[in-house]
Order: sequence, then C-alpha cells, then structure tokens
Amino acid sequence: MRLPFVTIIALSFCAQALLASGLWPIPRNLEAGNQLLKLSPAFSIQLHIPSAIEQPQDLLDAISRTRTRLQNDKLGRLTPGRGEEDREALVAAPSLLRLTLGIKGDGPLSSIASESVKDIANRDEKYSLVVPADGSSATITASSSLGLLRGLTTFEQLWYWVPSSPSDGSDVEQDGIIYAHQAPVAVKDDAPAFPYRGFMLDTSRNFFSTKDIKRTLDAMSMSKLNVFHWHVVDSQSFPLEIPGFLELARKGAYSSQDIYTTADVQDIVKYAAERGIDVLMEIDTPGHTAIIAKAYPEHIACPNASPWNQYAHEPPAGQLRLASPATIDFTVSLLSSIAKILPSTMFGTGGDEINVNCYDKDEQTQEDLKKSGKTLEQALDTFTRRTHGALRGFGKKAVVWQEMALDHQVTLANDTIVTVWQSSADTSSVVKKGFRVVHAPSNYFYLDCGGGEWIGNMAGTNSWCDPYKSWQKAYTFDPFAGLSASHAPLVLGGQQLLWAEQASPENLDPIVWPRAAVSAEIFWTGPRLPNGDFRNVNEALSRLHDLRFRMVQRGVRAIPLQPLWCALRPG
Ligand code: CP6
Repeated sequence: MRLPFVTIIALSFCAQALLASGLWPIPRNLEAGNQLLKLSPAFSIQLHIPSAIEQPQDLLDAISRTRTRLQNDKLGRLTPGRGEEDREALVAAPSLLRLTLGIKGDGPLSSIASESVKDIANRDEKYSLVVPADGSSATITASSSLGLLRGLTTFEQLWYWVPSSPSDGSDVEQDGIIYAHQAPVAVKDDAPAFPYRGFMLDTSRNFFSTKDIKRTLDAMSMSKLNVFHWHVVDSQSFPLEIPGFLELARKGAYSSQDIYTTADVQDIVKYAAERGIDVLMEIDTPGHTAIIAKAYPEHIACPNASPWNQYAHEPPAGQLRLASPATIDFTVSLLSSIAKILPSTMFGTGGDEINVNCYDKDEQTQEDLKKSGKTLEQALDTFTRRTHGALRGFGKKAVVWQEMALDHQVTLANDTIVTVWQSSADTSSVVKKGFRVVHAPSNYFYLDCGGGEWIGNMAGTNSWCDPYKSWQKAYTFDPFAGLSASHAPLVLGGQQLLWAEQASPENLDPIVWPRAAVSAEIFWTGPRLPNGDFRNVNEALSRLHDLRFRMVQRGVRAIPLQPLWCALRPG
C-alpha cells in the first residue's frame, strides 16, 4: 500500500519540465530558442515615440526601475553550477545593446497610472516583445504605457547572472555577466485572458504598514497582478482616516501609529497605479462593522453582544443599524467621503456574513422596522440602493460578496461585481443572475487557514488551520468549471486573499509569496500553455520557483517551493 503513495511524491518532487524558465505568468504566445545572449554593459532602453508626444513620467520611471533591476539582480540560473557552465560559451555570445520601446498609433500617450485605474474591462495591457539572438535591437511594442510596462516585466524575467570568473571565496562583490539563455524570444500580442487579476489584503485584524503594502504591490506587479483589493477595515480595528470621520480611526485603530492617513492612501494608490495596479478599497457593510461603535455607538446594533458567536462570525459582535434612516445617511456620507478620493471605478461595500439574530435582538432596529413597515430584507434593500447609488454618483461600480447576490432579497444594478468566496460551485448561480464574477473560492484561494469544506460558522476566531491550500491546489483551479459557454464572459477573473487573523508583517511575505502569483498565471495565461498543453503543476514548478528567487532578490521574503538541491541537480 505504501508504494503508490511514494511514487506520487517522487513525481511531484523536483519536477523540472522546462518549457521556458523564468517567465511567470507565461505569455500566451511565445517562441523561445536556446541560444545565449549577453546584456551589454552599455545596454540602454529607449522610448521611441514621436517628439510631439509627451513622455509619461511614470513610464520613464518604470524603464529606469527595469534598468536598475537588470543591473542589481544577481540571480544565477537554477542549474548545476548556477550557469557557470555557460561562462565559456558566453565569451563568444552576441551582446544586446538596446531595447527599444515603441508605441502603436500616434495619439497622445497616457500614463501607466491613468490606464491602471480605467474600468476593468477597458484596460489595455497588450504588448509584443522581440529579442533577436544576434544582438541587434530588442523591441517591445504596445499601444499603451501599461502594455509597455507588462512587456518590460516579461523582458526582466529573461535575464540571469553569472560571476565573470569562478568565485575565489572572498566576500568581494564580483563582476558578472548578465545573460539570457533562451534567445531568440518572440512574444506576440501577449494579453491577459481575464481582465481582473487580484490580491486581497485584510488590514483590520492585524495592521500592515504602508511599507509592507508597497512591497506587496511590487511583488504583485512582478506577476502582472492588477487589482489590489484592500479590505481595509473590519470589526476588530478601523485603521483608516476618513475625512470628516476622524474619530473612527482615532478610537478604532489599534494605536495612533496604526492608521492610514489620507496622504498614505493617496501614496499607496499612486504607487499601485504606476505599477499597473488598481486599488479596490472595501468598506465592509452592514456586517463586520462592530468597531464603529467606539466612535458612533448610535449606529451599531448588538455591540459586544455575548456570546459573540450567536451574533457574529468573529468577535466582537456589532453591525450597522441598517434599518435606521440616520445610520443609512451616516453610511452614505462615510462611503462617499472616502470613495471620492479614490480613482478606481470599483468600490467594495461588502455585504458578507450579515447576522440576522443581531438585528432580531436589537430594540432600535425592531422599532425602525416597525416604523417603516419593512422586513429586514426590505430594509437591507433600501440600505443597499442608497449606498450603491451614492457610489454610482462618484462613478463607481459596487463590488459585493456573494451573499448579496444569492442570499438576500436586494436589487443590485446589473454592473455590480460579485466576489464568490464560499464555494466555486456558487459561481454558476451568480452568473445566471447576469452579474459579473470574481473568483475568490475559499477552498482554493484563501491564503489563510480558513475555508476547507465550507461549513456555516467555521471562521470562528480563525485560530486553526483547516486546511492550508498549497500553491499546487490553487493552481488546479478552473475558472470555467460548471459554467456554460454563454456565461463564461461574465467571469472577470479572480484573486487570492489574505485574511489577517493569523497574519501580520512578520509572516506577510512568507504566507503570501509566491503562492499568490498562482492566480496571476491562471488569469493571465488561461488554461493552456503556449505550446497548446494544459497548464500543469509539474511544468509550472521551476518557473514559479524562479519567480520566487527574483522576489527574494528584490526584498520579498518569499518561501521556497522545494530544496535548492532540486534546482541545482544534474539533468
Ligand atoms: N472576514 C470577512 C472574514 C471572512 C469573510 N469576511 C472569512 C470567512 C470565512 C473564512 C475566512 C474568512 N474573516 N470580512 C468572508 C468573506 Cl474560512
């Protein structure tokens, strides 16, 4: 009985079926050779656009980041000798002197940032890349700055480093040769299979500094992820300064240090946008709001009710008094105040895990319902129309958790985006109602330890791990499972998520990376590799491990996927 088990382990251990090393997500249309090409010490990147057209500053910045990384990354090929066996042949290899970035069309060239915050369906991320093997100019062409950024990201992944002479054992930093081993490379019209490729971070259960968030955005950008879903506040802490509502953070943040000021938010939004990432902020309502009671007790039903598990999925209990006209007004101005400083066309209003018992036991809510003659569901409908209507006034489409579409009797606008988290089997019910969906299935994409087989109240205090979702498990997710062809276009994409009950800056990088890059490939590349095969974990392993090494080079403490020995072993 032991033997088959051992065999399976052996198969998935140290797998090294190389289609192309280093590329993640793998481009959808790729031809790669196996010749060596050096990067000349005089290598330069030139932006070729008509002189009448202004050069966007964030594109120039992205180009200079690429230049710096090519110089600073010292990633050896993950082969025996880490590329030392290439050294002799490299002497005679041609050198690449120039990468030229060209723009199709001659209209004005918008910045990366302005393209990154466009409506999710309208972003232009397409590019083509050619790296000839003979050392003549390499080119990236695109019709947007964002497309050029995606091309630069692919280009960066082609290069490795080997010291120019074998190490003499001293600590002195050695000169080295930067080179590609897959020349020539041709990537034709690479563009994402899905427009929404996200990562969600919860900054309420534990706080993360803007530095942590920026590092996370850097890592996201390395795999072309383009939506940062920021679950910024929840029942446990309110780390967000909202103009006109400063008491919320003053009383609800874990400390006066653990607050995102308006300047911080704008800084994060700008940093993200320059890297091709849109910030989708979520203020979860009407549930997951207990902390608001610290500053505005009048708006919270069943605050700190005990035992908490009868009133909420996690302590402390407390939800917005959704049937109260004053609370609706409060929520509308709260959302408006933060929404209007964010450029995204999406805004998250939550809607998950509403606890009915909390409202049943709340005297004021019962009175409000009686006064209005509404049921709780009708009151939720009013609450939702008002809050979503206000966001629409600021040009934003609402993003909600699946319960709003499936479990409640509320009217949602057709352009509402629904995040499916409980089970991927729920996706078909959501698309049948005509809504666009984002895949966030707990049993594949939760990076924390929740969401095995979905059971009603399993979140609890999330102090357990059931089970850990490996990168391999996430990688097998099929975005179209159970969907008819006519509904497939409603799938916007997907995201992996970090709920932070058991995460803090100390384990942020290791728990997220490189696992969260898995959905980046699922939703960029789609089901098939460029050679027509279906994506599979054995082929993916060495490429993902390469990405992991690049992350480590750039200060992201991503975990290994296998012993270093696997990458370096012969054959
Ligand atoms: N917080 C919020 C959470 C969760 C959700 N919303 C959650 C639920 C179940 C599991 C993990 C996380 N902690 N606001 C659900 C969307 Cl298993």
